[in-house]
Amino acid sequence: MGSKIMSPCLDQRLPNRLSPHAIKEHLRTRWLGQQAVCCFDVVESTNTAANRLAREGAAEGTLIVANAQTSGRGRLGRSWVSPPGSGLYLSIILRPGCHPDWLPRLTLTAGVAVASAIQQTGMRPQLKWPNDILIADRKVGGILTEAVFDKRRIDFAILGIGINVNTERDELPISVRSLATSLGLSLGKPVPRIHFLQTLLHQMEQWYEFFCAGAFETILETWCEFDTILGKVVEVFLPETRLVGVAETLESDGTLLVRDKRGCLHSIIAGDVVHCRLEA
Ligand code: BT5
Repeated sequence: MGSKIMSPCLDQRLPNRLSPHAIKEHLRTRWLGQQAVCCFDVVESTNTAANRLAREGAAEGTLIVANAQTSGRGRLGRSWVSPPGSGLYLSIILRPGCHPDWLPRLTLTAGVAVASAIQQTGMRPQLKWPNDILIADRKVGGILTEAVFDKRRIDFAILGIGINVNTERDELPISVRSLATSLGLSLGKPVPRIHFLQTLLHQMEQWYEFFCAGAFETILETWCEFDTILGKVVEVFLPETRLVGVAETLESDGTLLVRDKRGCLHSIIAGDVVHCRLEA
């Protein structure tokens, strides 16, 4: 794991420059990324840029990609380290028109899409509820779903996805390094960034169509095949408290059920599973 494996920008055989033309060429989607594609060399956060575009009326399927982010965002005010050239930092504008309660399900749907894309590169991805993508227990990507909605329906959702594609260990701060990996580091050779993006968009389109068709059960079944915490003792950080228990199952709406040591079952809608310990 430790050694330097590549400098993707220096490898001329790998097309690495993000441009609408390069992304659309050979893209197998029907609508996602086929119309508006916005590529930034450097942007504060693709989610912020996407939010602005969505408020201006950008259509469903609009794709925003950046070569680097200066203030990449994670959940709850955390940051996403986004070094130039090696990672994928993208946001997709969606207009599912569904009830806001379905938003967490959209994050799980994106997780399945990302994991399926990674699987196609020959690796074994893991999903950690609700938004982490791991390989061999190290974080390789994350999802940040944001939305504008009223009481009844989502006006638009921004699906933000960050993936360490060919990121090297020394591109990440020490605090993140020990818990992180990249596709290239895990595979032992560079992964073409644009090709992987195209695979990811293709998967995302398919799984999002399942989502819109109400086939969340199928999505959940696939999620569970990639899941890495069910049956394990987990520590869940909630806004006001902390819970230790066994991650038992995911409910049909995607909430996590955790049984504490007194036998009480807790339904977790949004929380941080920061620690998996011991087999139950
Ligand atoms: C996430 O948050 O994992 C969601 C990350 C979403 C990033 C994308 S990039 C495109 C779009 N535009 C944005 O501004 N954001 C989205 P969370 O679960 O809160 O995890 C954040 C934590 O992951 C940090 O506190 C670090 O510990 C760790 N981390 C940060 N950068 C990382 C990286 N490059 N690789 C692995 N771990 C990282």
